[in-house]
Amino acid sequence: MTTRAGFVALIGEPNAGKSTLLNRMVGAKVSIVTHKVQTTRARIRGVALEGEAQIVFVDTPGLFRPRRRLDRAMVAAAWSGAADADVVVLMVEAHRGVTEGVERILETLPEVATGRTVALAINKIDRVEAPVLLGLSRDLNERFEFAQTFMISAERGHGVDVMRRWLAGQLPEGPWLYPEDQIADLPMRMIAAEMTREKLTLRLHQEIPYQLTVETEAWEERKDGSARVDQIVYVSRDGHKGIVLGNKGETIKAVSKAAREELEEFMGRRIHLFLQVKVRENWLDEAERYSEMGLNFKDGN
Ligand SMILES: Nc1nc2c(ncn2[C@@H]2O[C@H](COP(=O)(O)OP(=O)(O)O)[C@@H](O)[C@H]2O)c(=O)[nH]1
Ligand SMILES: [Mg+2]
Repeated sequence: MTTRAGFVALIGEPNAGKSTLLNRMVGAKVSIVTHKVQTTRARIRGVALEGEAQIVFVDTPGLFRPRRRLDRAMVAAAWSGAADADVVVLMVEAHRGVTEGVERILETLPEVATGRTVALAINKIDRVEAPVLLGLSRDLNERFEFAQTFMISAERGHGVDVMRRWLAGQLPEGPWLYPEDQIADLPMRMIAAEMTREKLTLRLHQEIPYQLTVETEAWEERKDGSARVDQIVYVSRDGHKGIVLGNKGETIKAVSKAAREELEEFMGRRIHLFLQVKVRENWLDEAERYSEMGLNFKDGN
């Protein structure tokens, strides 16, 4: 039997549902999801099997007009994720339609489209009526020659199986790229840091989630099968530290508990998670922070 394998990059505006779709395709939560924009910072690979095909989904940061160094590095990572893939899937939110952001992506899309298949996924179909969907599909297909259009709900799973089967058929023949049981290509320490960042993002308001980063400092295996995980939350301002800690430390405690529970479920064993909050005013301009996130510091220049 011939096997197939290749990369499918998911691109789109922030909040389009890229990470939700990747998790749905993989069948496990590999990439963090929140209702806030710019949650995903790096390229995250999740592996799905479909018949004899191994599909490596590449979740990318959203495409938006970058302002900060971190933003620029994120957008660069997203476009290079698309340029490295066999298939690119542009995700558009059904209820928002062709926004300015989508128009801007469509302008750049031809540059990465050469030599690869580009498909359209209209996501969040649970939020609109059918006629709206058909109009949007027609509009988008007039603007770009998509190889295929899917109408899906990444969250509810509608249309996702059909899409996965089609994607599998688009991949080149060749040996699988990862062992059969691997679902993510991201070090465990990074997955763990992302889980904590997700919990922080869900609990903190305004600009604070965008001004912090989480790193796993130490990971110690214990004889009883559990692990001790030490993480640092870097914030950029003194005032943010107090907010992250919360009154009597209640915010950081709640974050730590939620992150630990998720990590334990993911790993299937006991985890002792220790969080420390540090103020580091210039972390957004430190190359090391970027490499920890899997981003290229120079892309931010
Ligand atoms: N109603 C609805 N919401 C969705 C769907 N897919 C994703 N979402 C929500 O959209 C938000 C952004 O999702 P996320 O996957 O983080 O988007 P990303 O920024 O493109 O990675 C989250 O609150 C998701 O729960 C969907 O099919 N329907
Ligand atoms: Mg995301």
